[in-house]
Amino acid sequence: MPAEIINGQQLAKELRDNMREEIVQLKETGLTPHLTVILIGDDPASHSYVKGKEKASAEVGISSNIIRLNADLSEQELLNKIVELNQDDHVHGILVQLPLPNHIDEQKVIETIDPAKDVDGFHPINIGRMIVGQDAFLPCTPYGIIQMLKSKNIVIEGKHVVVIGRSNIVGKPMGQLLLNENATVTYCHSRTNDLKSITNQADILIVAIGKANIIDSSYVKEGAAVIDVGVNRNTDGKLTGDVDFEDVKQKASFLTPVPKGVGPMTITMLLANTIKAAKGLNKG
Ligand code: L34
Repeated sequence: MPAEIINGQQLAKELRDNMREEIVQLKETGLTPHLTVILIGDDPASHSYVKGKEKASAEVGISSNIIRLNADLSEQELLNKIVELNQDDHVHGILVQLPLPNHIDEQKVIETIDPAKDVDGFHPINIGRMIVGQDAFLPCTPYGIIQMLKSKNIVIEGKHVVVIGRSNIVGKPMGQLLLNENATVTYCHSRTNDLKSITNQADILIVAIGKANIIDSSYVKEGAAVIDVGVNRNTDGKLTGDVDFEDVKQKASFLTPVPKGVGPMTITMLLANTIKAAKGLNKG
């Protein structure tokens, strides 16, 4: 039987419907959650994702603004802007869209954001809290993937999860969140020996490599749940994941599509984190 497709867009819609109702109530108490996004330069993919964040915010009643900055701004100018937003009580969430121009130190930027406004969950304080199991802003993509697995009642506890990719924004926190859910976690990456023999042991396979269609059914154990985090654009602008969808569909039990899979859930968890920030739930 072909895999059941986990529709991220549909799940995102359901979660956003609930958020909209919650925000109506927050507004009655005089609180309107506000997200500020900083977008630097003119990378078309970043523009598209940020537009998605703006649209989704409006959809649930979160007020948002985008600060568009030139790619030639200095690192100090950016840090000053962030400090200003940290001090603005009207701003609950701050997000600096990545990647940044090469002359700007990404880690410095992340560490300048007030951890209580770090709706991406990238600040080391939030990462540390996540690891020790304290209340924290969780990174949106891994957080969204956990929601996708739970929405289909896919058992995580005791299962062998293999994560391919070790970025700070997806792979590393993904493994950690799954560990917090009592999975047995293996990380694989570009230096892993005999990748296939490891991925073939995975009950749940998370693919965050960044190469179009590279994971075919020969990497997948019969009946595994496969989550495709890749967003690759081919020359005519068409989006594809890291997973060979048609091939893996024949072998997996669950599979996420690209588009309309993990992407819309990333944005949805950003909305959830912004509501949490507005409610002041992560002030330590
Ligand atoms: N600071 N930078 C920061 N936070 C993030 O959480 C991100 N990310 C990643 C890139 N840089 C970031 C995103 O927002 C990737 N990402 C992201 C967000 C949304 C979508 C994809 C990646 C998304 O909505 N994808 C749609 C298709 C959108 C399109 O057509 O361009 C989908 O259905 O997959």
